[in-house]
Amino acid sequence: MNEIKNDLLLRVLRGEQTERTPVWMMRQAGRYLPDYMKLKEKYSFFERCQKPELSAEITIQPVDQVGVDAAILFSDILVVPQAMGLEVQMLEGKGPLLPEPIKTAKDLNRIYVPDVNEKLGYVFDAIKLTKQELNGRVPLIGFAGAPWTILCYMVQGKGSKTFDEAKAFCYMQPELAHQLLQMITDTTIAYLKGQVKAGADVIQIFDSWGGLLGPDDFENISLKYIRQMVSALKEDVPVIIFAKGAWHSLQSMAATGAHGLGIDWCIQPEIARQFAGYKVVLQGNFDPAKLLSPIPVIESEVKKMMNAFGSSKHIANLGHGILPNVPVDHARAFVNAVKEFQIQK
Ligand code: 1CP
Repeated sequence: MNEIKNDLLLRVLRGEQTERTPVWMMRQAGRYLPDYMKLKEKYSFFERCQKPELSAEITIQPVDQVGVDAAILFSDILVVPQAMGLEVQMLEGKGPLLPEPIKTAKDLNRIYVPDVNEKLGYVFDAIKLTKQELNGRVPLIGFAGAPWTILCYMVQGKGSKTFDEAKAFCYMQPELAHQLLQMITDTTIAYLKGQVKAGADVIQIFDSWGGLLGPDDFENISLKYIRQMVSALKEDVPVIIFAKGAWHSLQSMAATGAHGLGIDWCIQPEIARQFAGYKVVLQGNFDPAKLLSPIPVIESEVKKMMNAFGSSKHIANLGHGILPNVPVDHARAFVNAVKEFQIQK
């Protein structure tokens, strides 16, 4: 493996004090970048994920154009249900559609725990190629959805504000739900181990809909399975859990042994730190919509955020994915403000 020149992210995740705070942005590859939009005209969404040359190119764009301290592989969390035998479509302007969602025990027979090398080998190829092309500039983050967030799409069949059908499935047919969650967990552990073998330097688990569950349900339906994933991975690679809205469970998430925990903008960094304890790294938590502010406002808000987190055990990031309508120079202003904050100290 080639050596990584800018290894700030890796050193922070190892618990080291660094000369400045590393910065990257969730969903930084794609959407708001004009060069990505050009590729979008030529290739379908899953073509962009499945062709290693395209995935690598899109992954590296924000490293070159915005100056982030890490790359995150261009792919999607929904390649997992696809590999388990469910059809997944990506509709322009509408998002994902799974036309035959899981509703009954019979539906569960249609899906399986796949051989990840056979079904998701293209992701591993994309990681290998991206690592080659990055040539050690910054670390590469691999990722997958948390089992609960994946179940949301497998049962609801599309995006939703409440994921009420997914919740009803868990409450009405708990045995079936746990069977499905375990199948997703087993698939995802093998998938993430494959990503690490292919060269991913860090793994992030996205539980985008964790915050839809109350604390008890979050433990039983989500964290129980995330814990299995962290246990299977944490000796091999640094792991970050991002469970949006699940601030109430920061303490139990820290107890999984994960190296980093993502937080959104609805909790003060100081309070998150008290909940999470002093060992784990916190990642976040700039409101993505604030990138639509004038640049001087972005700069002063970044300073506030950086002061609230303090100068160690922090990875600067947004509190959720970057919005498609953010101007590139605003994204760049965010990244630069984090980098410069350190110089002024
Ligand atoms: O090409 C397009 O414009 C389609 C938009 C798009 C993109 C750029 C989708 C469809 N997925 C992606 C890439 C993607 N998705 C990445 C890699 C790029 C990067 O992060 O830099 C990652 C990490 C994801 C992860 C993802 N997909 C999540 C978790 C993170 C989050 O934002 O909460 C989720 C929930 C998805 C599902 C999904 N895929 C695409 C959309 C529009 C959605 C969200 C649907 C919804 O709102 O329910």
